[in-house]
Amino acid sequence: MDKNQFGTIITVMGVGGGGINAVNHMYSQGIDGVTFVVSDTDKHQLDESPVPNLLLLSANTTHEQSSCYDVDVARRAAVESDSEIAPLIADNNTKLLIIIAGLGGETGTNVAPVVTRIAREKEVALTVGIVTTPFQFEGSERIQMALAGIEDMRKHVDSLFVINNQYLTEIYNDLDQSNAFAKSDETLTTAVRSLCDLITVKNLICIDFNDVNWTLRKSGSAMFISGYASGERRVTKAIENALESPLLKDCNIFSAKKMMMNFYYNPDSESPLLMEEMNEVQAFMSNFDQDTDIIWGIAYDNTLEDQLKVTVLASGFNVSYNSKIAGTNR
Ligand SMILES: Nc1nc2c(ncn2[C@@H]2O[C@H](COP(=O)(O)OP(=O)(O)OP(=O)(O)O)[C@@H](O)[C@H]2O)c(=O)[nH]1
Ligand SMILES: [Mg+2]
Repeated sequence: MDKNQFGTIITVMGVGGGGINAVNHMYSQGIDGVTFVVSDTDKHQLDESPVPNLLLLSANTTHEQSSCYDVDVARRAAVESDSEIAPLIADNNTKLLIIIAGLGGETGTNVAPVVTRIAREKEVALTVGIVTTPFQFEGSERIQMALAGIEDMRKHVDSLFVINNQYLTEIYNDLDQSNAFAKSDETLTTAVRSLCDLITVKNLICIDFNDVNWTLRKSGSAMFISGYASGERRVTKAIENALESPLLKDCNIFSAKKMMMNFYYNPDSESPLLMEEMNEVQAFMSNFDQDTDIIWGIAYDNTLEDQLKVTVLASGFNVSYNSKIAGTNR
């Protein structure tokens, strides 16, 4: 496979404080086959990052005092830094660019859409946004800002994963205000790792960049979830377990246009995966729109015992962020 200037075909870029903290976490945990970049208008944020590829966005307007410019300062800084952003994200061989941002602040919300637009112009093969919306405790102003950011981002990405931080309170029992953002970092890291693994990890039945590209290209909304099961009908149960994720609350997953499922099992376990079990996938898919296209793969995971794990990458479904995030429809 072709490599970009940093030696990978995947670039993950964190934008703004939240995006950078999440990418710092990914970098320190390590994800194979990925080049990390962090970018902000705030030099402190970059100074504190362990990530080697730093991009300080600056514009003449950054120093303007007039408050009517404030909202646009971050965006202008990004636009004016176009020539510096482009080589970092769009080397000829970059095939997948993943932009990470916590929406709700000035920088991430305003800069992430500009970066994705630049990537589009430079013809990066696939541009994906993985963003969060704020916890309720952060207040409605940030939430409204994030909602506007989603709309902006959607115009420029191939697909957008929106993780509503508030739903993490239903996933992690021990989540409180002191560890809330660490849990958000962890969730973003898992999403990025799962996505990148589909491309970089060798699979038994091969799924590769082209399949991910097929699933996420010009798809609008996307989500990544995983589920586990063992025993009888474990394929069906694992998919059902994945679809119970609180992260899917705003998504009508049964309206998905495309789905990619990867099944992981331990080849040394007492119950290796049998080909006939895979008939359950087709049976399960009868719950979906007839037009939903599905591809699936199988891979080894020696950390699993007799459990089967499935990761589901779904895209092109209907979403209704507004009402649910604002909490008026729950
Ligand atoms: N995952 C994660 N999210 C964070 C963290 N800190 C803040 N966020 C989220 O990101 C949103 C935006 O905050 P920041 O990223 O700090 O803001 P910014 O984009 O840098 O914008 P300004 O600093 O206002 O210019 C917040 O509302 C939080 O929901 C963090 O450490 N990790
Ligand atoms: Mg900031």
